Amino acid sequence: MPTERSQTQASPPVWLATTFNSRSRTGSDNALSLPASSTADSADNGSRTNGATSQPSITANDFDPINVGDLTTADLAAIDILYAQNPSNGGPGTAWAANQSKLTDFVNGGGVLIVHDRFVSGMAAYLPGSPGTFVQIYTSSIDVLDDTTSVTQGPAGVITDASLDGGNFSAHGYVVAGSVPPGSVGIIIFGSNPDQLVTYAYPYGSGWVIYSTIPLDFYLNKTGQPASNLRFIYAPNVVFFANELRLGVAP
Ligand SMILES: [Ca+2]
Repeated sequence: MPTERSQTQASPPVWLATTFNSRSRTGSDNALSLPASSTADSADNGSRTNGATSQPSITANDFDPINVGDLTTADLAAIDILYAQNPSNGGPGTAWAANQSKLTDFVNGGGVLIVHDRFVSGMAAYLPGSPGTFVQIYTSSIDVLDDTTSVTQGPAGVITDASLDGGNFSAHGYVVAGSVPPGSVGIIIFGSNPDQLVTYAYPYGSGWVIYSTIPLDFYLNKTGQPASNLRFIYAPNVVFFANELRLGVAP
């Protein structure tokens, strides 16, 4: 079975948006129509689904997934949460860079941007504001730092110190805790080190960014440890937590 680092394709970011109370606008069918450039789903690679494997994280919360394509023509004013995967170890891709100001405006205006990222090193420059110091290093061992949020105690279940271990890899690095913006919430950590954040949320303008070094895209169509816990518990919980941030009921 290939590891996620063995994959060398230059995948574009996988964008997926969610909105609320929009069923009348989008119809009763929650299916997300894939772009014409979409490649077939691959059992070996969650990143080639252009969002198909990300949808259950959204629909598990009874939110509506909306395909925002490469963001260029997407109306981000119509959505509340942008759920993005960066499936490339080498960088976030041209679509991300081309829409960076749009992303920043979205968060500044109250949106919540969720980013699960394989790249890590250099990624801080592509995120709104000054998210901190990012370090790329690989591990199969991550722990819970703050067990009070819906990420680890959420509607989809509980994440423990053991739940996300054993990945190849479980995280691609960390963010230096002492470097993050005031008001940030550290949730998952590298190894057992509270100074090294794997999943955290930081405020920017009227919105929030949830950033993680977990290569989530790789696991969203797999089972076993830690894929099942990432896919069926962690990921839906993160989307739920994003909505709590948006509504101001968390942290
Ligand atoms: Ca652990």
